[in-house]
Amino acid sequence: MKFVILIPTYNEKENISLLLSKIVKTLANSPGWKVLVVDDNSPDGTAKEVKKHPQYKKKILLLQRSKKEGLGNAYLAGMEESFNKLKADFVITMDSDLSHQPKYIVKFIEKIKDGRAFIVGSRYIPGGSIPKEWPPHRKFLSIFGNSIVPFFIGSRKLTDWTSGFRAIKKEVYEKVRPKILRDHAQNKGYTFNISFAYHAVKLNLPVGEVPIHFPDRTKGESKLGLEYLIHTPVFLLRTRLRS
Ligand SMILES: Nc1nc2c(ncn2[C@@H]2O[C@H](COP(=O)(O)OP(=O)(O)OP(=O)(O)O)[C@@H](O)[C@H]2O)c(=O)[nH]1
Ligand SMILES: [Mg+2]
Repeated sequence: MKFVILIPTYNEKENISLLLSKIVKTLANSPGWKVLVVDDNSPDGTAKEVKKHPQYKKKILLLQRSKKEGLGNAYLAGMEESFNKLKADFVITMDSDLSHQPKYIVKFIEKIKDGRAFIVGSRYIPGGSIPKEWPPHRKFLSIFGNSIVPFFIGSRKLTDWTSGFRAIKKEVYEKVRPKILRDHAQNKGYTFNISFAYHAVKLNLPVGEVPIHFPDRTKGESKLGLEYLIHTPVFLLRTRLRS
């Protein structure tokens, strides 16, 4: 089976090289993988860092986009490239700030081999955790937010709807993409993660979770903005009303 580790980046110059090296080390003895970094023309020169890696153009590929278009758009562009050009059977999406630890990649692969089609790295099942050092409002948003999502979207199949550490099989992508595009205004940025998970669980394909410890980023700045606080509640309300 072929797979692509898909990593969206925006101003992650201080994190990307270490992450790439850890992935290469973790997968040294595994066949059939590539890394695809999707960079939105980061002004800090993240793309240059990627090109410096000894595995650049061998195991590590770069999709350079001309401007910042948000996380959801970066994921869609990266998935299109991975499934249609690189012929991947599944992708594993990861943040580039080391909050998603490469050691868990093997757990995702095990679940794929076990027949799951959509797998989420969860901070809310035994063995998973959020950073102790997060300020109270961030902890509240994440814990409370994830606990109320099932009420709005009518599914308890997952415990972590916002996590971006995922394995996604091609058939899931092909079925979810048109649904996301139909409502794209509501599904961009960080809301993409919830809306993608919503459509994925509705397909009734086997889903799964892998517990993950989520260390806080130590370098670079968070891109989580106010946009999230507006679009996500709107998406959840609309979904509930429609059903
Ligand atoms: N290509 C691209 N990547 C983005 C964009 N916005 C965020 N990212 C990347 O998406 C990933 C998640 O962003 P983060 O800022 O780490 O979001 P977060 O983990 O919710 O917030 P922190 O915990 O504060 O780091 C990181 O790898 C970012 O570099 C974007 O507009 N385009
Ligand atoms: Mg982060």
